[in-house]
Amino acid sequence: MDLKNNLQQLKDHVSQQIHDAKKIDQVEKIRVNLLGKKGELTKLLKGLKDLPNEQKPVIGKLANQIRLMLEKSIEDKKKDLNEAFFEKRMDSEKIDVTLPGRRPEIGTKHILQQIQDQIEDHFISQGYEVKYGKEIESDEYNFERMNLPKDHPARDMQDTFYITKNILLRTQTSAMQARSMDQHDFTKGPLKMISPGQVYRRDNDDATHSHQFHQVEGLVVGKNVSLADLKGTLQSLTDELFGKGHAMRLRQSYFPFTEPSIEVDISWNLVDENTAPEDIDWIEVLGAGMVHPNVLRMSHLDPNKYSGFAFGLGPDRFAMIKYGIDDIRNFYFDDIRFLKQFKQVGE
Ligand code: FA5
Repeated sequence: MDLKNNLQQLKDHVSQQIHDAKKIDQVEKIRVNLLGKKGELTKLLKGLKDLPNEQKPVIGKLANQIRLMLEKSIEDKKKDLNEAFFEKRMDSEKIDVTLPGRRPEIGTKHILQQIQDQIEDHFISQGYEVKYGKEIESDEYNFERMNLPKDHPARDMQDTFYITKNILLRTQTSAMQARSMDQHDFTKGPLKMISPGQVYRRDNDDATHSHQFHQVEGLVVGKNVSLADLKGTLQSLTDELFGKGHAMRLRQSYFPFTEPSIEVDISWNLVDENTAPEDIDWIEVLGAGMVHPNVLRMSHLDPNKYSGFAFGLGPDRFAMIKYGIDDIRNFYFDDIRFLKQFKQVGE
């Protein structure tokens, strides 16, 4: 009789435990405690053998019924908890399709590329071709064809990084002058080209110098090209890029590949006719001049028939003036906070 009572008590106790369980692993623990090798029911059933023979089938049947019933409750409880778990998870992972999407961060064109684009657009609208040269150049095109034979003292002005004795990182986009003259068919009309790109020099970096920077070369060769044409060309470019508030100044200069040679400065500050000359802060932005007769000759052009002007401008310095940036190194540090300021309209 004790065994029967114990079975009944175990059934009630375990049913309550199953009912109260909140997690699947709790239910699994109940199952092991009940039916495992050392489980409560297993232990009770070991007492069957000590019962009088006539009671054995009765209690045995009862024990079996209780076992089946508890096993079923355990399975049902596990199923319920499983379903509840998934329902909760589905609820938490519900996607609200009406929410606005998350936009991926899209980069912006580098400020120097934007300036280069503006310069290209300006010259394309005036009928110039755009030619992209190579950053790795030969000594011949970078120096010799620019009237700078080996051992010319002016080579010191532009020391660079050599790959071999005759192959180097170009110091100036002027290397594209001779290449363009070589390719151009002058019987079809004048050559008008610009050539933007990166150049390299063994310069010490400071606020206005970088060892790697950009240039845009310009070259016009034809009949009766004059210094006045050069001046007008530069004036219209600077007017378009800076507006009229920045003054332009031409200074006499020296380049082995132009004669005469000039350098052009632009005022950092905005000026008008009342600004005193000593209040203007100048920065040099380009070198230019009339193509040297030797350069024309090396390109098989007769200096008595052909003339030309050339210029090499620094877009980095243009950007500094246009946006009031006081240190050229900002362009090359890749600080996203700096670069982000120059998002183009529409980006
Ligand atoms: C030249 O490189 C000549 N090839 C320009 C030229 C072309 C003259 C055609 C005549 C005819 P220069 O070294 O002065 O010249 O450089 C031209 C411009 O490049 C400078 O006015 C300046 O705007 C820019 N520049 C020169 N060196 C640096 C530097 N280290 N960092 C940034 N910009 C520079």
